Amino acid sequence: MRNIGLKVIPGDGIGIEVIHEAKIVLKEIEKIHGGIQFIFDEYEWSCEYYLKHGEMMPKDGLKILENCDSILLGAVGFPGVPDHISLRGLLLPIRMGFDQYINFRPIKLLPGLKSPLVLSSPSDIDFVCIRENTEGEYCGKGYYKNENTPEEIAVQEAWFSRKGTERVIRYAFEYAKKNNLKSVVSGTKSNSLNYSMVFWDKIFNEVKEDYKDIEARSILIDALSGLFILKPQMFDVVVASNLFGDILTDLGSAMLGSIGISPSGNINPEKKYPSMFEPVHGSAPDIAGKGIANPIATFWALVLMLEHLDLNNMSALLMNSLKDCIKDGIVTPDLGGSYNTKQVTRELCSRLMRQH
Ligand code: GGG
Repeated sequence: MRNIGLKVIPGDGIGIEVIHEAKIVLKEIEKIHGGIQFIFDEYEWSCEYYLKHGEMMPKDGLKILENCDSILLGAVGFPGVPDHISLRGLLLPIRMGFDQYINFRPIKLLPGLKSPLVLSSPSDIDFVCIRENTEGEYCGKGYYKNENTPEEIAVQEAWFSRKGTERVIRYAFEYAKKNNLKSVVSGTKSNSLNYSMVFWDKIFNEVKEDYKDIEARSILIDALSGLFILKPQMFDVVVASNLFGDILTDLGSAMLGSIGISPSGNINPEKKYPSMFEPVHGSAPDIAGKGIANPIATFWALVLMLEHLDLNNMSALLMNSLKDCIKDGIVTPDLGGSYNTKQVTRELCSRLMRQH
């Protein structure tokens, strides 16, 4: 029997609801496989925890998390705690502390999903975003000057290292090569960001020389956002900085009909540290507790996690069952469906058993 240690952080709002369902699905996978056992260690680190303890997670939080096979996260953020406190107190220290420098986010229109875009074929939307995940605009450095005076200034720094930039761009090209994909598009803004994005472009141009068979293009992030809407079929792999990648992938999930669809793998490719899997979406306080959160993004994140754990058959089985549910209209109200979160899980589990 292979024991798989999962550290689970449901977090806030609908994060708690979708992670509860994710554990039910993993228990079903366990039964189907027969040779694995998921051992869950769950932590209540969240905004509620912050209000009680003055911190989002204990000081030795990373130490507590470090010995596991993967981390499963729901969502972070809730009214009552400023968003920069919750994000910087939990999600970002894990991504940075465990050098999860690849944020892998597939954007794929599965049969049954209705894109708000006019498309000639569902396959028009089928690409991956590879977002830099440990530095750049998220480096957290900056300062205030002349506070509370008319000359008040906020300075937010963006640190781009050669190592950090090169490794994510190279990963994007390697991904394209491994999957026989035609092109890699880099999101830039070097017309106005005259240090960071000029540097990003320089590294992109260096790395692309090693991949002559792959089309490589730099596109300004504003134009690139427009092209997501107007010509999504042109993309195979998109590589972007931390902030640009974050914005692009919310847009990407919305192109699939809901922010509740896309998964996110925070990957340490060398497997020196655990990787973390989460839905792209946040805690959605407006629908928290109503039982109608869309669990698709979290289930899709499990698909990525199972693959990362070298459980490829289980990953494929879960993806196929998820596709079946969507095709059959077993979806939550955000996608026009009449199923609640638990009903989607129940239907998914019965399809898992049937497909097996
Ligand atoms: N599912 C994790 C979560 O809460 N995401 C919301 C969010 O604000 N994410 C910011 C980011 O990915 O940088």
